[in-house]
Amino acid sequence: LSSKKERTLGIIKPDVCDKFSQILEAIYDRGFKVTKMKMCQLSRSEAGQFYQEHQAKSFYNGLIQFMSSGPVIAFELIGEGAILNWRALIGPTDSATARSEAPASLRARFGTDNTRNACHGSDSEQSATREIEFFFPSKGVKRRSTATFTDCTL
Ligand code: DGI
Repeated sequence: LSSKKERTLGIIKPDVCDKFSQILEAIYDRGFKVTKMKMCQLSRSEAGQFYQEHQAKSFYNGLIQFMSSGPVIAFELIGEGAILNWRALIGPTDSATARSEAPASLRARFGTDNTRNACHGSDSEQSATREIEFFFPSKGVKRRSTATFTDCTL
């Protein structure tokens, strides 16, 4: 896989916040650095903003409903080839596919189906930049994200 040092955005989705420690262990075992982390609950509108590219898709409403249904843990990862390597650790979108094609992946281990699939990972440098800024807006820059991030407890 890629050897370029990259940043990417990961999310532990609402279905698996209680698997936090096992997921974090897998992240550190793979040699990623966790450089930022936040737990919050997204409103429907925040989830919609995050997944804006999927607005026209048939699964959009279910996706937004799920992503705003409980706490998420968002984090910035840094590592060599972090974008592709983190997506490889997550596995295929559908958890059932992940179980047959990538049984050691996080979606295989912790996901349920196509929607409740445990984790998110940015799919390109461009989306990583946008998604990191969404959860961790840089100071001194006019906020592009209107997300307010309701604090939450497990
Ligand atoms: O990058 P991924 O999360 O693997 O997949 P994506 O960016 O294509 O889609 C974002 C999320 O939307 C995905 O994690 C789960 C949901 N999704 C994608 N494709 C489908 C889907 N949900 C359902 N129910 N059916 C789909 O075909």
